[in-house]
Amino acid sequence: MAVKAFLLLALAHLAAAHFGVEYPTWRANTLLANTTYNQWVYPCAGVPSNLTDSPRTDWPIAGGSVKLDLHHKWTYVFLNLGLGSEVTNFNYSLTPEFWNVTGNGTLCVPKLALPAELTPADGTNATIQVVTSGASGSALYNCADITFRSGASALSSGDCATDAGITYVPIKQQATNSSATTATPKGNGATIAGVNMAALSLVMGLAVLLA
Ligand SMILES: *[C@@H]1O[C@H](CO)[C@@H](O)[C@H](O)[C@H]1NC(C)=O
Ligand SMILES: *[C@@H]1O[C@H](CO)[C@@H](O)[C@H](O)[C@H]1NC(C)=O
Ligand SMILES: *[C@@H]1O[C@H](CO)[C@@H](O)[C@H](O)[C@H]1NC(C)=O
Ligand SMILES: *[C@@H]1O[C@H](CO)[C@@H](O)[C@H](O)[C@H]1NC(C)=O
Ligand SMILES: *[C@@H]1O[C@H](CO)[C@@H](O)[C@H](O)[C@H]1NC(C)=O
Ligand SMILES: *[C@@H]1O[C@H](CO)[C@@H](O)[C@H](O)[C@H]1NC(C)=O
Ligand SMILES: *[C@@H]1O[C@H](CO)[C@@H](O)[C@H](O)[C@H]1NC(C)=O
Ligand SMILES: [Cu+2]
Repeated sequence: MAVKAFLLLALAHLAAAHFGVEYPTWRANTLLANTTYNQWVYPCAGVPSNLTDSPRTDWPIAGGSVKLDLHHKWTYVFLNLGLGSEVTNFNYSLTPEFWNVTGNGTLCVPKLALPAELTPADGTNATIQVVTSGASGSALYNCADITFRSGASALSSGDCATDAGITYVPIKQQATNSSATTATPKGNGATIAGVNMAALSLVMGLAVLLA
Protein backbone atom coordinates (compact mmCIF):
# COMPACT_ATOMS: atom_id res chain seq x y z
CA MET A 1 0.00 0.00 0.00
CA ALA A 2 2.68 2.45 1.05
CA VAL A 3 4.76 1.40 -1.94
CA LYS A 4 1.84 1.95 -4.29
CA ALA A 5 1.19 5.40 -2.83
CA PHE A 6 4.85 6.19 -3.20
CA LEU A 7 4.87 5.11 -6.85
CA LEU A 8 1.80 7.22 -7.59
CA LEU A 9 3.47 10.20 -5.95
CA ALA A 10 6.63 9.56 -7.92
CA LEU A 11 4.67 9.44 -11.19
CA ALA A 12 2.78 12.62 -10.34
CA HIS A 13 6.10 14.22 -9.55
CA LEU A 14 7.59 13.21 -12.89
CA ALA A 15 4.61 14.55 -14.80
CA ALA A 16 4.71 17.79 -12.85
CA ALA A 17 8.41 18.22 -13.56
CA HIS A 18 7.82 18.71 -17.27
CA PHE A 19 7.88 22.30 -18.48
CA GLY A 20 6.56 24.57 -21.19
CA VAL A 21 8.11 27.30 -23.30
CA GLU A 22 5.71 30.18 -23.92
CA TYR A 23 8.12 32.58 -25.63
CA PRO A 24 9.72 32.37 -28.10
CA THR A 25 7.04 29.93 -29.29
CA TRP A 26 8.27 26.41 -28.92
CA ARG A 27 8.75 24.15 -31.92
CA ALA A 28 5.88 21.95 -30.76
CA ASN A 29 3.82 21.50 -27.63
CA THR A 30 5.66 18.57 -26.07
CA LEU A 31 3.24 18.41 -23.14
CA LEU A 32 0.38 17.10 -25.30
CA ALA A 33 -0.42 13.47 -24.60
CA ASN A 34 -1.25 12.64 -28.24
CA THR A 35 2.29 12.98 -29.62
CA THR A 36 5.41 10.82 -29.43
CA TYR A 37 7.45 13.77 -28.17
CA ASN A 38 9.35 13.20 -24.96
CA GLN A 39 11.07 15.94 -22.99
CA TRP A 40 13.73 13.52 -21.76
CA VAL A 41 15.12 13.26 -25.32
CA TYR A 42 18.14 15.40 -26.28
CA PRO A 43 18.34 17.89 -27.93
CA CYS A 44 14.71 18.98 -28.59
CA ALA A 45 12.35 16.45 -26.97
CA GLY A 46 12.24 14.42 -30.16
CA VAL A 47 10.71 17.26 -32.19
CA PRO A 48 12.52 17.25 -35.56
CA SER A 49 14.09 20.49 -36.82
CA ASN A 50 12.54 20.08 -40.29
CA LEU A 51 8.83 20.13 -39.42
CA THR A 52 6.98 21.95 -42.18
CA ASP A 53 4.67 24.07 -40.05
CA SER A 54 6.72 24.80 -36.96
CA PRO A 55 6.75 28.44 -35.81
CA ARG A 56 9.78 30.70 -35.99
CA THR A 57 9.75 33.82 -33.82
CA ASP A 58 11.46 37.09 -34.78
CA TRP A 59 13.85 37.85 -31.92
CA PRO A 60 16.06 40.94 -31.37
CA ILE A 61 19.63 40.68 -32.68
CA ALA A 62 21.01 41.82 -29.31
CA GLY A 63 18.97 39.28 -27.33
CA GLY A 64 15.32 39.09 -26.33
CA SER A 65 12.76 37.70 -23.92
CA VAL A 66 12.25 34.15 -22.72
CA LYS A 67 9.11 32.98 -20.94
CA LEU A 68 8.88 29.55 -19.33
CA ASP A 69 6.24 27.57 -17.45
CA LEU A 70 7.87 25.65 -14.65
CA HIS A 71 5.99 23.09 -12.62
CA HIS A 72 8.32 22.31 -9.80
CA LYS A 73 9.30 23.65 -6.38
CA TRP A 74 12.66 24.55 -7.84
CA THR A 75 14.36 23.97 -11.17
CA TYR A 76 17.77 24.49 -12.69
CA VAL A 77 17.46 26.19 -16.09
CA PHE A 78 20.11 26.30 -18.83
CA LEU A 79 19.60 28.10 -22.14
CA ASN A 80 21.71 27.30 -25.18
CA LEU A 81 21.64 28.56 -28.74
CA GLY A 82 22.65 27.10 -32.07
CA LEU A 83 22.88 28.91 -35.40
CA GLY A 84 21.17 27.71 -38.56
CA SER A 85 17.78 26.54 -39.79
CA GLU A 86 18.21 22.91 -38.73
CA VAL A 87 20.40 23.17 -35.67
CA THR A 88 22.31 20.22 -34.29
CA ASN A 89 25.07 22.12 -32.51
CA PHE A 90 23.90 24.23 -29.55
CA ASN A 91 27.31 25.70 -28.97
CA TYR A 92 26.47 29.06 -27.38
CA SER A 93 25.43 29.28 -23.74
CA LEU A 94 22.96 32.05 -22.90
CA THR A 95 23.29 31.21 -19.21
CA PRO A 96 27.00 31.22 -18.32
CA GLU A 97 25.56 31.26 -14.81
CA PHE A 98 22.64 28.84 -14.93
CA TRP A 99 19.47 29.72 -13.03
CA ASN A 100 18.10 28.16 -9.90
CA VAL A 101 14.41 29.02 -10.17
CA THR A 102 12.32 28.68 -7.03
CA GLY A 103 8.57 28.26 -7.36
CA ASN A 104 6.24 26.79 -9.95
CA GLY A 105 4.52 29.00 -12.50
CA THR A 106 5.57 31.44 -15.20
CA LEU A 107 9.06 32.91 -15.27
CA CYS A 108 9.68 35.67 -17.81
CA VAL A 109 13.14 37.15 -18.31
CA PRO A 110 12.67 40.41 -20.27
CA LYS A 111 16.05 40.54 -21.95
CA LEU A 112 18.52 37.71 -22.19
CA ALA A 113 21.92 38.93 -23.36
CA LEU A 114 23.89 37.11 -26.03
CA PRO A 115 27.49 36.07 -25.43
CA ALA A 116 29.89 38.77 -26.62
CA GLU A 117 31.22 36.62 -29.47
CA LEU A 118 27.72 36.13 -30.91
CA THR A 119 26.71 39.05 -33.17
CA PRO A 120 24.16 37.59 -35.58
CA ALA A 121 23.22 39.39 -38.79
CA ASP A 122 19.63 40.44 -39.44
CA GLY A 123 17.74 37.41 -40.78
CA THR A 124 19.93 34.74 -39.19
CA ASN A 125 18.00 31.64 -38.14
CA ALA A 126 18.79 29.98 -34.83
CA THR A 127 17.29 27.71 -32.21
CA ILE A 128 17.12 28.29 -28.48
CA GLN A 129 17.36 25.10 -26.45
CA VAL A 130 15.92 25.17 -22.94
CA VAL A 131 17.26 22.55 -20.55
CA THR A 132 15.85 22.04 -17.07
CA SER A 133 17.02 19.75 -14.33
CA GLY A 134 16.38 18.94 -10.73
CA ALA A 135 18.89 17.74 -8.17
CA SER A 136 19.17 14.28 -9.75
CA GLY A 137 20.96 15.73 -12.76
CA SER A 138 18.67 14.14 -15.36
CA ALA A 139 17.52 16.76 -17.82
CA LEU A 140 14.42 17.78 -19.78
CA TYR A 141 14.59 19.58 -23.13
CA ASN A 142 12.53 21.89 -25.33
CA CYS A 143 13.48 24.02 -28.32
CA ALA A 144 12.18 27.25 -29.84
CA ASP A 145 13.17 28.38 -33.33
CA ILE A 146 13.92 32.05 -33.95
CA THR A 147 15.10 34.48 -36.61
CA PHE A 148 17.31 37.32 -35.42
CA ARG A 149 15.75 40.59 -36.60
CA SER A 150 17.11 44.10 -36.11
CA GLY A 151 13.49 45.33 -36.06
CA ALA A 152 12.28 42.86 -33.40
CA SER A 153 11.81 43.97 -29.83
CA ALA A 154 11.71 42.29 -26.46
CA LEU A 155 8.32 41.56 -24.87
CA SER A 156 6.66 44.49 -23.14
CA SER A 157 6.60 44.38 -19.35
CA GLY A 158 2.88 43.59 -19.58
CA ASP A 159 3.58 40.54 -21.73
CA CYS A 160 6.60 39.53 -19.70
CA ALA A 161 5.10 39.01 -16.27
CA THR A 162 6.60 36.59 -13.78
CA ASP A 163 4.17 34.96 -11.38
CA ALA A 164 4.28 36.01 -7.75
CA GLY A 165 6.50 33.72 -5.71
CA ILE A 166 8.87 32.86 -8.58
CA THR A 167 12.47 33.93 -8.14
CA TYR A 168 15.70 32.91 -9.74
CA VAL A 169 19.32 33.15 -8.74
CA PRO A 170 22.26 32.71 -11.10
CA ILE A 171 24.58 29.91 -10.03
CA LYS A 172 28.24 30.07 -11.00
CA GLN A 173 29.46 27.03 -12.90
CA GLN A 174 32.59 26.27 -10.97
CA ALA A 175 35.57 24.37 -12.27
CA THR A 176 35.99 20.87 -10.84
CA ASN A 177 38.33 20.81 -7.89
CA SER A 178 38.89 17.31 -6.55
CA SER A 179 40.32 18.48 -3.22
CA ALA A 180 37.27 20.66 -2.64
CA THR A 181 34.75 17.94 -3.55
CA THR A 182 36.29 15.38 -1.20
CA ALA A 183 36.20 17.80 1.73
CA THR A 184 33.77 16.72 4.47
CA PRO A 185 30.78 19.07 4.61
CA LYS A 186 29.48 20.34 7.95
CA GLY A 187 25.84 20.51 9.05
CA ASN A 188 23.44 20.81 6.12
CA GLY A 189 26.44 21.38 3.90
CA ALA A 190 26.02 17.77 2.75
CA THR A 191 22.77 18.60 0.97
CA ILE A 192 24.14 21.76 -0.54
CA ALA A 193 27.32 20.05 -1.69
CA GLY A 194 25.25 17.18 -3.14
CA VAL A 195 23.03 19.57 -5.05
CA ASN A 196 26.00 21.48 -6.33
CA MET A 197 27.65 18.24 -7.42
CA ALA A 198 24.50 17.15 -9.27
CA ALA A 199 24.37 20.50 -11.02
CA LEU A 200 28.06 20.36 -11.71
CA SER A 201 27.92 16.87 -13.20
CA LEU A 202 24.99 17.98 -15.36
CA VAL A 203 27.04 20.93 -16.56
CA MET A 204 29.98 18.65 -17.25
CA GLY A 205 27.67 16.23 -19.07
CA LEU A 206 26.26 19.03 -21.18
CA ALA A 207 29.74 20.28 -21.93
CA VAL A 208 30.65 16.82 -23.21
CA LEU A 209 27.43 16.57 -25.26
CA LEU A 210 27.98 20.00 -26.73
CA ALA A 211 31.68 19.57 -27.40
C1 LIG B 1 -3.63 16.60 -30.06
O1 LIG B 1 -4.41 17.28 -29.09
C2 LIG B 1 -4.51 18.68 -29.32
C3 LIG B 1 -5.17 19.33 -28.12
O2 LIG B 1 -6.12 18.48 -27.53
C4 LIG B 1 -5.25 18.94 -30.63
O3 LIG B 1 -5.34 20.32 -30.86
C5 LIG B 1 -4.45 18.29 -31.76
O4 LIG B 1 -5.17 18.43 -32.97
C6 LIG B 1 -4.24 16.81 -31.48
N1 LIG B 1 -3.34 16.27 -32.49
C7 LIG B 1 -3.54 15.12 -33.09
C8 LIG B 1 -2.51 14.70 -34.09
O5 LIG B 1 -4.50 14.41 -32.83
C1 LIG C 1 13.07 15.44 -41.90
O1 LIG C 1 14.29 14.73 -41.70
C2 LIG C 1 14.09 13.33 -41.55
C3 LIG C 1 15.42 12.69 -41.14
O2 LIG C 1 16.50 13.37 -41.65
C4 LIG C 1 13.53 12.77 -42.87
O3 LIG C 1 13.33 11.39 -42.74
C5 LIG C 1 12.21 13.47 -43.17
O4 LIG C 1 11.73 13.06 -44.42
C6 LIG C 1 12.38 14.98 -43.18
N1 LIG C 1 11.06 15.61 -43.29
C7 LIG C 1 10.83 16.67 -44.08
C8 LIG C 1 9.44 17.23 -44.03
O5 LIG C 1 11.69 17.16 -44.78
C1 LIG D 1 29.21 27.25 -33.30
O1 LIG D 1 28.88 26.43 -34.41
C2 LIG D 1 28.73 27.15 -35.63
C3 LIG D 1 28.31 26.14 -36.68
O2 LIG D 1 27.16 25.45 -36.27
C4 LIG D 1 30.03 27.83 -35.99
O3 LIG D 1 29.84 28.60 -37.16
C5 LIG D 1 30.47 28.72 -34.85
O4 LIG D 1 31.75 29.26 -35.14
C6 LIG D 1 30.52 27.95 -33.55
N1 LIG D 1 30.81 28.89 -32.49
C7 LIG D 1 31.48 28.57 -31.37
C8 LIG D 1 31.69 29.66 -30.37
O5 LIG D 1 31.89 27.44 -31.17
C1 LIG E 1 2.54 25.04 -7.39
O1 LIG E 1 2.66 25.84 -6.23
C2 LIG E 1 1.44 26.04 -5.55
C3 LIG E 1 1.69 27.01 -4.41
O2 LIG E 1 2.90 26.72 -3.75
C4 LIG E 1 0.89 24.69 -5.08
O3 LIG E 1 -0.35 24.88 -4.45
C5 LIG E 1 0.72 23.78 -6.28
O4 LIG E 1 0.29 22.50 -5.87
C6 LIG E 1 2.01 23.66 -7.05
N1 LIG E 1 1.80 22.90 -8.26
C7 LIG E 1 2.63 21.95 -8.67
C8 LIG E 1 2.28 21.28 -9.96
O5 LIG E 1 3.63 21.62 -8.05
C1 LIG F 1 14.99 30.55 -41.93
O1 LIG F 1 14.01 29.55 -41.74
C2 LIG F 1 12.88 29.71 -42.57
C3 LIG F 1 11.92 28.58 -42.26
O2 LIG F 1 11.54 28.61 -40.93
C4 LIG F 1 13.28 29.65 -44.03
O3 LIG F 1 12.13 29.88 -44.84
C5 LIG F 1 14.33 30.69 -44.32
O4 LIG F 1 14.78 30.54 -45.64
C6 LIG F 1 15.49 30.53 -43.36
N1 LIG F 1 16.43 31.63 -43.54
C7 LIG F 1 17.70 31.43 -43.82
C8 LIG F 1 18.54 32.67 -43.96
O5 LIG F 1 18.18 30.31 -43.93
C1 LIG G 1 40.85 23.44 -4.57
O1 LIG G 1 40.27 23.35 -3.28
C2 LIG G 1 41.19 23.39 -2.23
C3 LIG G 1 40.46 23.12 -0.92
O2 LIG G 1 39.26 23.85 -0.85
C4 LIG G 1 41.92 24.74 -2.25
O3 LIG G 1 42.87 24.80 -1.23
C5 LIG G 1 42.60 24.92 -3.61
O4 LIG G 1 43.17 26.20 -3.70
C6 LIG G 1 41.59 24.76 -4.73
N1 LIG G 1 42.29 24.75 -6.02
C7 LIG G 1 41.84 25.42 -7.07
C8 LIG G 1 42.63 25.29 -8.33
O5 LIG G 1 40.82 26.11 -7.03
C1 LIG H 1 18.28 25.90 -5.56
O1 LIG H 1 17.13 26.33 -4.83
C2 LIG H 1 16.60 25.32 -3.98
C3 LIG H 1 15.30 25.82 -3.37
O2 LIG H 1 15.29 27.20 -3.18
C4 LIG H 1 17.63 24.97 -2.91
O3 LIG H 1 17.12 23.94 -2.08
C5 LIG H 1 18.90 24.49 -3.63
O4 LIG H 1 19.91 24.21 -2.70
C6 LIG H 1 19.40 25.53 -4.59
N1 LIG H 1 20.54 25.01 -5.33
C7 LIG H 1 21.71 25.65 -5.40
C8 LIG H 1 22.78 25.03 -6.22
O5 LIG H 1 21.90 26.71 -4.85
CU1 LIG I 1 9.39 16.97 -10.42
